[in-house]
Amino acid sequence: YALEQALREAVNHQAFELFLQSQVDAQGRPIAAEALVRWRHPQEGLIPPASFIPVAEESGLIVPIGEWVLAEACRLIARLNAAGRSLRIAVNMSPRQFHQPNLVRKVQDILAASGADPAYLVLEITENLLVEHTSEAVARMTELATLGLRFSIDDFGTGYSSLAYLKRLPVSELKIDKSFVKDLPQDLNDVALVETILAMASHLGFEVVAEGVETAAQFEFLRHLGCERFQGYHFHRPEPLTTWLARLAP
Ligand code: G
Ligand code: G
Ligand code: MN
Ligand code: NA
Repeated sequence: YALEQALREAVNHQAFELFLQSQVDAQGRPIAAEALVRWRHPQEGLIPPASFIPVAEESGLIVPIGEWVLAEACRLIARLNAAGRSLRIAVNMSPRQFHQPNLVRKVQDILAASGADPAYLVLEITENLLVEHTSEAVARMTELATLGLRFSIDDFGTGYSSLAYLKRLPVSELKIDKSFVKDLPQDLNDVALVETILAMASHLGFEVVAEGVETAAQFEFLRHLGCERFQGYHFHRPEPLTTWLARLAP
């Protein structure tokens, strides 16, 4: 409860910071970045999301936090567009935020206020969000996709959706969960799984991002299997916005 109270204060003062983790292509060039929020705590310093997202989700505070992140991400997209850079920015959308009745209007307003081209905005959702409230979720996704943004399935492989099912939805991209990347190329089950995901995704027209790529061996192996997008400590860690922007500058 103390944590929730402190988090409420943080929401009132917008005491959050946007970190970005680049995604790269097979040549290691940046093609996108995932926005990852941090809480700027007066005593504890920067608190990673794993420590407060669960409380935020439970209390509903994830809704204003998520809107803040989305607005920051859209401002960043507008700034990149103005500088002639074409990088997509991915934002994590929690189930609670996704099920807000006024979500579509909110996203529309945030996009309009920022002047961002929606084509560069990626919303990361998890598979289970779709399994729970199916028809409502599908209608919502379709409406959002009509705005021109893209959907990515986060932590893919850990939930219960099939690729055949996802193909009926406006989903552009799958992010292979880092638990399947961790033990590549030694673990033969993970090899088979990742190989199958990449082959099926390619046939069905999904883009694929491999998450949690930490070693050159993992990168080489994934690239050999035809993976074209990568995210992980081997390339870039999540960085504060200013650091990320400075590194990006040509
Ligand atoms: O950065 P870190 O590894 O601590 O992130 C842990 C979790 O927090 C991840 O599952 C990530 O998706 C989630 N997360 C990070 N930023 C956001 C955000 O802005 N909104 C939501 N809903 N989740 C986030
Ligand atoms: O659930 P989601 O995929 O949104 O979470 C992304 C989280 O993964 C972020 O908190 C980020 O810090 C973390 N992450 C990013 N790259 C790596 C990596 O190479 N290894 C590990 N273990 N975690 C990573
Ligand atoms: Mn994510
Ligand atoms: Na993930």
